[in-house]
Amino acid sequence: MYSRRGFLGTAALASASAISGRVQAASIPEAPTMDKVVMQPPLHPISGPDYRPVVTLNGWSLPFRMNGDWKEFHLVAEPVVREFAEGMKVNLWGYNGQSPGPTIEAVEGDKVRIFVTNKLPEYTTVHWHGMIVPSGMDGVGGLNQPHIDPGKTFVYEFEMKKSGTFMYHPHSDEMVQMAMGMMGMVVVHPRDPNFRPVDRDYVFVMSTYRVDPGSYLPRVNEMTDFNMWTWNSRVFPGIDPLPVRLGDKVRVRIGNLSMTNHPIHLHGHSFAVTCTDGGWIPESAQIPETTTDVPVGAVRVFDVLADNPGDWAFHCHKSHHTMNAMGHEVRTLIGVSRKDLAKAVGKLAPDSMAMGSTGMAMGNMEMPAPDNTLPMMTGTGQFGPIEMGGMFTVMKIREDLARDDYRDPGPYKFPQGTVAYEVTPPAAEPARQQGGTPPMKNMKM
Ligand SMILES: [Cu+2]
Repeated sequence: MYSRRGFLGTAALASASAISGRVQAASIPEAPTMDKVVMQPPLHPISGPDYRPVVTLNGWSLPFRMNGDWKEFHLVAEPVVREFAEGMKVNLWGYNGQSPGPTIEAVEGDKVRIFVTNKLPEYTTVHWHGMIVPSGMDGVGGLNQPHIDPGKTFVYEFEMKKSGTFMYHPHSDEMVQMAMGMMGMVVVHPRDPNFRPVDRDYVFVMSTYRVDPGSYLPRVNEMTDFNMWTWNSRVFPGIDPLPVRLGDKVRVRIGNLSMTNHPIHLHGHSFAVTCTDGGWIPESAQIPETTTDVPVGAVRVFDVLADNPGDWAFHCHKSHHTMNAMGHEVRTLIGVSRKDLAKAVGKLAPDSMAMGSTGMAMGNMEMPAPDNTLPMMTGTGQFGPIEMGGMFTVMKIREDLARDDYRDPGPYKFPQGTVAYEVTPPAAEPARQQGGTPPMKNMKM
């Protein structure tokens, strides 16, 4: 229970620190930028309580400076060019050189000051999704603050009240700015380093875009029919793998700022969802899963014990989300005679390719595509085509990985005799069971 005296004391303290904060905010920290598309090494804490830093798939954590007891960060909202995968670059909006913006890491109880400079051609704001902040720091343009006009810098100041995984994104021309890739993740580490510690900690945010084949800009007025399904604005085979040492306890933090849900599935293991953007889930309420649905505008964090060595697919389970841009209007042609089809189509479109009559496996097909367009299904593994795109990568669990080594260990060396193999069927027809269902009359076999 708060006594009135205690409450007044806290309030007086808070307003005093807010005032001193404003005075110190006069000098703006530098804003580092990132131009590399691969996962950057973890940013270990330089002061304060210890924590295991996260690594961001195809991304990085934003360096900060200490100013008294404030942690100061500087985000710059600006146009960026993002490579979705080799062969496709898209003009997006993001922060500090990239879309999504850098991950912001802090510790429960930290006082943070986040400078936001707007270098976009229109106004913006930043909303701190899931975080408990004073109303005036919540970032909804018009409701909580004036919009940040182009060329202006605003400051957000608050205390990291609780640990967990959160997101940031504009609340200002929101549909356009999110369709252009403006978003990022916030990880607040528990002050107690013994609270649910893990050995590796990965984070990424899911976003979707409508980029028509041959174009370089998302269609920002698209509401439902997206065609690029990304993790940190990357698609397979451009998404970093998750290297893991055998026996590591691994945490994967997933934000969803796309316009649909994504059932995220990990092979070879079962895991438990341990945290959402609302907070930590008590152990008694956790259930074993192999797929967890990440709803729109939500965070799901799972912890997994990596006790099964190998290369394990890690992907969205909606099969059209593990593909790159495709034509949805293609008819199902399975079973249609390919010869007749080719003849009929060839008359109408001489350069066309009849496909689909025996399924849609595309691993060995070469089709001409417009510039800046990725194949719909692509990627090659040690046994042949993987035929994926979009939200797909691999968790690579290896015995011989050093503790802090996040480099891609390459393809798994399968122990002899542990890979599915071909057999030659016996020459004779297998004996049929007596008294089975007789063949139907007039049925052509
Ligand atoms: Cu999905």
